[in-house]
Amino acid sequence: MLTALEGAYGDRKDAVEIAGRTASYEELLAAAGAVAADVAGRPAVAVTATASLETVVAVVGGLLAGVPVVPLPPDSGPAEREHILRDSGAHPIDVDLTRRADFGGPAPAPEDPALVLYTSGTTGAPKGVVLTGAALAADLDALAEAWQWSAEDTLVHGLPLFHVHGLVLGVLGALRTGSRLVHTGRPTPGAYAKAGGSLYFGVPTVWSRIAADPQAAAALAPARLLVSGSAALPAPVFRDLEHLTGHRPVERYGMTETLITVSGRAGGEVRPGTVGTPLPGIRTRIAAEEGAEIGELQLTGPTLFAGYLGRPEATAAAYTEDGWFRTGDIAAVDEDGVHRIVGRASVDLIKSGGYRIGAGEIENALLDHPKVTEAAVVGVPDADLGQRIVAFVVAEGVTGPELTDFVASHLSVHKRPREVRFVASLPRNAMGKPQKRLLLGESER
Ligand code: MLC
Ligand code: AMP
Repeated sequence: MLTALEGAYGDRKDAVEIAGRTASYEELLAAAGAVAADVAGRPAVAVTATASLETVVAVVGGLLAGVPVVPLPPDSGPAEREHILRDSGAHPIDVDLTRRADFGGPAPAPEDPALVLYTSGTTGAPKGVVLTGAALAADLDALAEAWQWSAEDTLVHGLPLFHVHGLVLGVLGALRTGSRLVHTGRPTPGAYAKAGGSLYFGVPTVWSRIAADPQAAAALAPARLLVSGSAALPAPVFRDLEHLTGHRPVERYGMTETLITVSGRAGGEVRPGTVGTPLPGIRTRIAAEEGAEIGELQLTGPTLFAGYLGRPEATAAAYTEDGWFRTGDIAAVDEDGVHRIVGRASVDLIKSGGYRIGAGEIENALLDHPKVTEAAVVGVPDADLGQRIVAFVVAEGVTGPELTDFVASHLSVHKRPREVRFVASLPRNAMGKPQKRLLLGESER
């Protein structure tokens, strides 16, 4: 995974730049070597994944030593942080960039766990997704081919370093291809415009903010490729970007459990609303009812996860009987094999700003508040965030902003409801289950 650090791509002083600080590959490798020497033999390590060189060094150190790395969202509150630490058994490490060591330990086996990324399901607390070095390498090589991504590129993004998009593609991808990395700290239009990259990554919220800032968008014209993912890129944003930058952005589709599996190609035809074709080694199928063309997207291939940490039943439930991974996304495949993601099977999995958020986790957090007696959380269409989290609650003696702060401080800031609506009771079906489609103003199916 760390081809660049093995010296394959020479030694630029500014090979990696994060929020204004730079390091060469040599410096990164030496500092990571010191981390590896410290952590070798541990069952797992946790890294508070701020957007910083320290995070890169900690992750690389874990990978060198063959110790699974668990990134912690830096904005997570005590409930979420304690859950991740307890569930993974990992202890947080501190990094000192000035330490140097040559790590001489054995190279980890490709099938060993390399990363454990926590991600939300429809109910309950987040689960740890175990990713092997082999899966990460297979995905990055497939993407390098699809996007003609090489050491000639300068990759620019400002995404969080605790998810697949920012960490696997955005950091390990740069270290595997040898492309220079500029991480802008935050993914603001102004910072993207200033970075002068050839390859840009963003979630749709980032692209829509860039499209709303014509001057920043125009500064991306000299780039080679703009890539969007983690949620659906709205067609009007695609068109605005094309108009302002001259580029038709490439969309790609993925999940924490599968890594990126379907993508448009550099130099290929891209159509708004589509996510391209399966990457080399990936097979997809649509589980549609008799006569229907859309249905659940299922897939197999070398990029799939090794399971949910410590949850064999949940892992088994994620697969069909004949061994295909069930994405939970509803998709269709055009005649030329191009995939379209048309929605999600469950209303209880929300995508907001590209973050995957389980309604059940937010409901449980709200119910922990002493004034809340009932709660139902939904994702409402939002022009900026794709979906915004709206909480319907039955409560007295507490305000909406207080409940928002309560969730932000217990879980993660990005999981906070953007809106709290107080209701006298929740609409429920005969089984007592909240009827969320009614809350969304849709009819119950
Ligand atoms: C507001 N804030 C609060 C608050 N209200 N803080 C605490 N309590 C409250 N009640 C403050 C925060 O501190 C923060 O301040 C500021 O609000 C912004 O919060 P935010 O939620 O981060 O901002 P927002 O503008 O909504 O962010 C948009 C965004 C973000 C696009 C930058 O959503 C984002 O980074 N998304 C990327 C998600 C991602 O990478 N997903 C990939 C998943 S992997 P301050 O000062 O800190 O700004 C995947 C696979 C694949 O999906 O296919 O890629
Ligand atoms: P996560 O586990 O955070 O990576 O979220 C995975 C989910 O993001 C998928 O199941 C999809 O619902 C969604 N997703 C990722 N990329 C796209 C895309 N290009 N278009 C639509 N949805 C996407």
